[in-house]
Amino acid sequence: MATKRTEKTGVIASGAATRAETAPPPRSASLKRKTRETDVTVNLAIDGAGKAAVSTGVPFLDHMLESFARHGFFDLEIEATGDLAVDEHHTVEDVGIVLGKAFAEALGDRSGIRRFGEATVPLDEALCSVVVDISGRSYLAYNVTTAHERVGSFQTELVQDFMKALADNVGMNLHMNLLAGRNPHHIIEAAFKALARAMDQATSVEPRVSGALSTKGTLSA
Ligand SMILES: [Mn+2]
Repeated sequence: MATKRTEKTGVIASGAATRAETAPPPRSASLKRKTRETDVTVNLAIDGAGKAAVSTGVPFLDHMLESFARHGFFDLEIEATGDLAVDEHHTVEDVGIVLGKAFAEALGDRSGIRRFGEATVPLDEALCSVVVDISGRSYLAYNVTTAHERVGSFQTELVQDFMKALADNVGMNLHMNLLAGRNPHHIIEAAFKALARAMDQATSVEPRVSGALSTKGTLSA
């Protein structure tokens, strides 16, 4: 079966032109999705340096995604405009959808990846555990509820909607468990950092793997 990886020419993938002929194709994707509610553009390079430029109109989400990029060593550009006058829900969820699709496209047929990843990350009193399996099957177990309805103006429950959209569109099993925490900013930021580290591990290439790391023989179904 042909590898689905597509060479992209987005800004963040421009370094690829200088790579040696024998280097693997850059695992990157550039996606745009426009609906009546939102307009989202994502440029993602999985094997990046953690450079991020995120502008969604939801500053708290920008802060979380920049942290996600940095700690996952993903290069990530996101531009989103949405119907924020309604509320932030459509924008947050749709950014999760397009980011998830970008990972799915950049990973191609997922051959050679470690597939599983886990990280437990503290931020002061907060401690969050994330375990992922980039298996092609999506599942979200979300136990990161905070006692606070909002961080600033951001509704904390939107984090769960973001994670569901992400897991569904990557095709990823995502377990998030808060082990300790009081401050909702700390809790959510620890969750995004743990997600970043777990996904960095799971998406990394394991030289001992030939083909898909599955007894089924495929991770893309
Ligand atoms: Mn912060």
